Amino acid sequence: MTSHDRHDTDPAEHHGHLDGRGRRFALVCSRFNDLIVTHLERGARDALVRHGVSPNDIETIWVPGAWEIPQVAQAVAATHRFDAIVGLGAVIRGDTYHFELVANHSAAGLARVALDTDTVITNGIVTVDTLDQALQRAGSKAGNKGADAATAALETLTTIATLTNNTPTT
Ligand code: INI
Repeated sequence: MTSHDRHDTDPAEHHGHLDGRGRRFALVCSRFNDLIVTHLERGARDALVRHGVSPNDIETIWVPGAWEIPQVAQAVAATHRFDAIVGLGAVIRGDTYHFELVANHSAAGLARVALDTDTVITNGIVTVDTLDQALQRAGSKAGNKGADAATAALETLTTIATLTNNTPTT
């Protein structure tokens, strides 16, 4: 049997759903490259509201750059006021080695904070070579990575809820 043969009610299979009613989200956003990040933030908000999250249950926290996102995400997680956190930023290569440092630190940091604090945290930090590529991922040709990360957070937290509550997956 492949996963496609199973039905939603199959007790051997769990998956999340995209019902965001009653869920609370924090968006931790970098001001660096805010030309891009404001579009990611808007995309994330729109996606969450489309899936039933109340606009009053979405808070945006601005930080200086992508480097600072994991540390502030950790502080946000410690408040226990949110079901999930979405990190949003844009790291654009340019000519400096700093790019690698910031890109690696922010991605690895978010992953570590998620596991250390047992909080759903998704990575909406666009990491690209050029401003044009970043724009493509901020609501044009390549979609909106902020919306993708927000939807992934909702799916992940509802997946975990089905495991903890032992509720049906439908
Ligand atoms: N921050 C970003 O969010 N994106 C970048 O592309 C970037 N680059 O390339 O330098 C960047 N740097 C700033 C960094 O995130 C910190 O704010 C700064 O180093 C202070 O800690």
